[in-house]
Amino acid sequence: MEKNFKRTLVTTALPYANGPVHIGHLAGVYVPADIYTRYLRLKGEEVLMIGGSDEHGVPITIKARKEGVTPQDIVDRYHKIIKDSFEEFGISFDIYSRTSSKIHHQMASDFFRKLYDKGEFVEKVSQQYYDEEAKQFLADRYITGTCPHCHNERAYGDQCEACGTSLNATDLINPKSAISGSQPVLRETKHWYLPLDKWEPYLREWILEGHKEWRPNVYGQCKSWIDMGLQPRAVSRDLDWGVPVPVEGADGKVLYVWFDAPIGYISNTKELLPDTWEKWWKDPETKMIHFIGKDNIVFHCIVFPAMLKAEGSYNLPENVPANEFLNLEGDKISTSRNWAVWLHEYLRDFPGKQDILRYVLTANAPETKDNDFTWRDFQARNNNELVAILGNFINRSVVLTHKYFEGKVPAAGTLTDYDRETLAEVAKVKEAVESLLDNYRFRDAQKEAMNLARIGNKYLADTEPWKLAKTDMERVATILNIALQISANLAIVFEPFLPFSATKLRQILNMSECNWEHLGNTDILAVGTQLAPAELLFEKIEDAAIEAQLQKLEDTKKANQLAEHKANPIRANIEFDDFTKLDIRVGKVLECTKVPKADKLLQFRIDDGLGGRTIVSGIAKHYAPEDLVGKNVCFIANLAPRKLRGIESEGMILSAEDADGRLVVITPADEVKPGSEVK
Ligand code: B3M
Ligand code: ZN
Repeated sequence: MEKNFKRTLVTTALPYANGPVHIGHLAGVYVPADIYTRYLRLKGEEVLMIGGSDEHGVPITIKARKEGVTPQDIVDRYHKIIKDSFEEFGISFDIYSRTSSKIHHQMASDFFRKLYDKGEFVEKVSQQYYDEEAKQFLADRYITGTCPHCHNERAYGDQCEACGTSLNATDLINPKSAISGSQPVLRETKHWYLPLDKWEPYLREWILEGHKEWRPNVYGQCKSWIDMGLQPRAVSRDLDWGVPVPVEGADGKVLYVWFDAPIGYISNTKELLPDTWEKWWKDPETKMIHFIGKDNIVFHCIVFPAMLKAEGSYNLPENVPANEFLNLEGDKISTSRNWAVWLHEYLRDFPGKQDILRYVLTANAPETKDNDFTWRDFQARNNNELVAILGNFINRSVVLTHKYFEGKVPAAGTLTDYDRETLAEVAKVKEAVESLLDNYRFRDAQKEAMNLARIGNKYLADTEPWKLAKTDMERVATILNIALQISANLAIVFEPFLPFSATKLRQILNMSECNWEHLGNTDILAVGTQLAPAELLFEKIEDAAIEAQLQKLEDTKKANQLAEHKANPIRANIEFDDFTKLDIRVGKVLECTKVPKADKLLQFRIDDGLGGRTIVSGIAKHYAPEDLVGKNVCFIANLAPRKLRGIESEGMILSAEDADGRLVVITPADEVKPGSEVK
């Protein structure tokens, strides 16, 4: 049963202010939230759309440290970039604020304190790594070391990116502090935990019984979390960036970023509406909808609701239409690998074309599964849909009206059966789009809106008014009246999806009002209304523009491959004669020992087929000496001898270096005589 609500509070995930935003953000959260909010506003409903930057958390402090600036500098920089991007894409927040604000710190602090005073936390002492040089506890991300699973030496305390295993910092072999490089020690520290186990029966009932209508991906994730059994979650951290824990003796501790961030939705509402914010959060007649990406589901469906429940006076969300992920040209979007289409770069390359991106991202919205953004599809959807259907229809209607009726909306005469059928189809669009939007199915809703343009396009193609101009002006008037009424319908129905183009269209049609309830009507434009000159709403995107984008991605890919494999670019060509100067031979290792006091060096005695020689090689970290005895190796036989640690080395043993810096000696694939030449 649909509950009856008076107003809607739309929240949008707060992006971390440690980088700009890209198409994945838009597609996953902000475009659907904006469509939904604009739709409700058009219907005249009471609605608020809340956004802001998430300015706490360890990654921001790491970035600041790397750049030698303060965390505040970092978030100031990116908050502005992010806010500007959203504005430019028409994401119509009622407020876009930030969690480093005073009002948020106060709100989050009070919220914690209330739970603390109510006895809603459990306190626990645990062992955590501490950097004695930097004199601070280390967040998991601040610790690197060797992965116990794949022996990658650059694993993080929370995850090994080489093998993908999630880790605890204490799992790492040879842990090192990312701050000072020193070896951290385990120390006791006290934290506050929210006992999710206490709320498990409530959450089970509320979600699994009460919200079966949630998207299957959201419901499924919640179910699997709940079925696994919920554990207490630490809501504080040892860190000096964030909201200080408002408890005596909690110096050096801040609220965990995932504790304070969702409270940001509340603070931002309060910042916007200092006197009336509470009705948006506490009146049961307010419907709260969280727009988020799938990696945030547990926090919005389990943790934040448990926090709100523990506090006691807040509403819980009515729905959480989380999206899956958007990929780019078949690969996961990644900030660190620069595999993304950044909004500020898109705007530079395609100025004024915000709506095209909005359209394509909605057409491919990852609502039920991960989806792919490709530049070819972007071009095709623009050229074949926005230009060829929507733009073409509007343009024809307006141009013909100027041509035959001096740009004034003509009066319709008698309608034919075909006119009536067409108008009946037009009338159906409203309900179809509404029921899809009410169910957060933005992609299909936009398809329905586009269908209206298809109806119009087909109507003009079938009735061919340009052929009737000589013989039957009354018929032409009727046809164009209908075409213009359909155009006016398009200006309304596309407002949530393509706000820039819809505005332009309303200007062309001289529509002063945009009211959702008029959708389906055939008298939106009064007879005699003067149209503005025709103007193209969309233009074709040429191959060259697309190829430039693909080339840019190709360059990124190459740069990443080089970086990932640490491969040096291929060196300048040499002549064959240069190559033949190298005398490379195969030798058998007779003896191999460690060079005293040199942790990298091994000393070899090699049977080179000519009486033997000594070579010193820097591979001690990669081999135990005894493992090499008896092996055939390749070496440069005519390298001028040089002394290493007092030992004369007569040549160089060849090895290959892999991506992790591991050295592997080169051996011939089959047994050959010592002294054999390598050519
Ligand atoms: N900043 C995580 C994210 O961007 C986080 C969302 C907070 S919403 C309260 O994925
Ligand atoms: Zn690993």
